Amino acid sequence: MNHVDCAKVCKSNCLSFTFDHSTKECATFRRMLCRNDTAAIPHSLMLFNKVDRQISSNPVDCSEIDTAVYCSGVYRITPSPGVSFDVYCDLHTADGPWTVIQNRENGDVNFYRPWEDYRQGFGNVGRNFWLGNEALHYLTIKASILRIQMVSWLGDAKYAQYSTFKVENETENYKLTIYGFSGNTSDCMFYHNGMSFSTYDRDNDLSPTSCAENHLGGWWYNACHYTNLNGAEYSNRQNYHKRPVWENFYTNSNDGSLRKTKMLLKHVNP
Ligand SMILES: [Ca+2]
Repeated sequence: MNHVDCAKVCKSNCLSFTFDHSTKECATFRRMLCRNDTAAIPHSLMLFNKVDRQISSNPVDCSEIDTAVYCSGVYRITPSPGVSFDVYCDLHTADGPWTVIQNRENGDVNFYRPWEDYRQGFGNVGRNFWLGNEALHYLTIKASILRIQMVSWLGDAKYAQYSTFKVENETENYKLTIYGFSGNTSDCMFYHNGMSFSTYDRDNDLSPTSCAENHLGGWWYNACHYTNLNGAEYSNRQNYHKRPVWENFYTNSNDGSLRKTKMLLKHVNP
């Protein structure tokens, strides 16, 4: 038997299969094999998925994706009639599926960007990116929950979750409504509740200066921030306030600057 023979065994109800070169063992599965499932597999094992994230109709959001069958990845969703865009669906994090609206894992993508970029979104969906304020508006027309996952430069992981998260349209400068905090760090977003979005070329903040310019990001700045998750300075050096930061990450330290951030959204009643 070879892997082609194994593929023939994978018929109805079979979405993926593995073939082990050394043992000639063929195994079939009723679900897709996700990278997370297969981290520790031997090199001799070949993995195949019969379907590659193909879904018959556009899901409204990530919650419509069957986690028993599909893997985390980029999917095209249609949250509002006539409005479709690609999102990264996280089917792995607990209480999901979640739609990832922001992710930072290294400094590959510049986050010091103008209004138009923050409006449309930028970066590589799933890696370092901002999904875009238009997308956030359409996603949050339905009642939404926001979960923010953070890892500090010291390697500690924490999260903050909000039971209400809403972004208005561009006419209202993507004004933010956020409250209903829970989590294992303290609330920083309260300071940003009710604020308009600002970028270096669109100052809608409450400071006499430009928060976006001074803190190198695009955000719902007040005057200016308790958290700056889109801060462009991606390092553990100076300019603390220009980095992605969560002020209250550590109780007894003023250095809550972050090495990784992930903003996850899901609807209250999917
Ligand atoms: Ca200002």
